[in-house]
Amino acid sequence: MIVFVTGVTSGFGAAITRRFIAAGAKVVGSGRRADRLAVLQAELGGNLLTRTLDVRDRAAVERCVAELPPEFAEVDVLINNAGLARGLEPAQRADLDDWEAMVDTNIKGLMYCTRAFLPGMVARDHGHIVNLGSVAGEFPYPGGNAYGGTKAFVRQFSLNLRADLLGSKVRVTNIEPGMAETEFSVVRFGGDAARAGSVYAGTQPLSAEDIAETVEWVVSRPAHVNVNTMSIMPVCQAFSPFAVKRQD
Ligand code: NDP
Ligand code: 8X3
Repeated sequence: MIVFVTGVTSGFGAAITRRFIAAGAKVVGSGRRADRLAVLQAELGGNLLTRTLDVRDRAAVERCVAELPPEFAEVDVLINNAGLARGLEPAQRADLDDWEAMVDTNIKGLMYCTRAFLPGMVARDHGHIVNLGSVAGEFPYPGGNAYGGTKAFVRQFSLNLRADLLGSKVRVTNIEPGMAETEFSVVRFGGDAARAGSVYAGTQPLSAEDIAETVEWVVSRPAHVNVNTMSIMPVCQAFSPFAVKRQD
């Protein structure tokens, strides 16, 4: 099995890479931070091929996929994991650059990778695209604004791919994690590790390994089984009633 994973330099992507390599797969692992890719390469050896790649760069994505060496070229599984949240400000105070970064990465980057691999998968009548959505794509929360919007795109795009792929054996799954402790909140809060730590204080969040195990599970279902969407939260996280503003 050959797996292409975006965003392997941290969090879910690193854990997914380790898990698939341990299971005997070959993995193409990509991300922007070359130093971290080199560390992962040294750890995991020849079944991992690393590529420095910014998924926001459409031409670079197309080049990377077109130029994969033959032994890694026929990708069975694409895991669109690269993504980020930036900021938790209410929409009227949010930074438009942050919104653009999220759209460019979580939406456009995911589309570029998907579109680059789909023709080959359809031609081989075999493949699986696993997208990392989020509970934020289904449930709104204050400050989730554009981030939740991008993950709602991932949800609906995943389902619409299924509609287009009817008749082929190519599968599509949207994984929607809740609170998971990775570098996600450090990135969201612009490197403020203390603020990021407070998100998880006093909780037992999901781990990157929990999500990697889930991804491996959906991929290893029998070929006639498609898991459309999987929503996963830690037990310490749940839902609130609607907020109501009452007169003072
Ligand atoms: P991390 O910040 O730990 O990892 C994010 C990864 O994405 C890094 O490897 C980063 O690599 C990569 N990445 C970011 N931007 C780009 C880019 N432009 N091009 C290529 N790679 C990029 O976060 P998580 O592991 O938690 O997040 C992984 C995915 O899971 C994201 O899509 C996130 O939205 C989603 N998610 C996370 C949840 C959580 O609570 N942690 C919950 C639900 C969903 P580099 O910087 O080297 O490029
Ligand atoms: C990450 C989960 O709840 O912080 O997608 O948006 S949340």
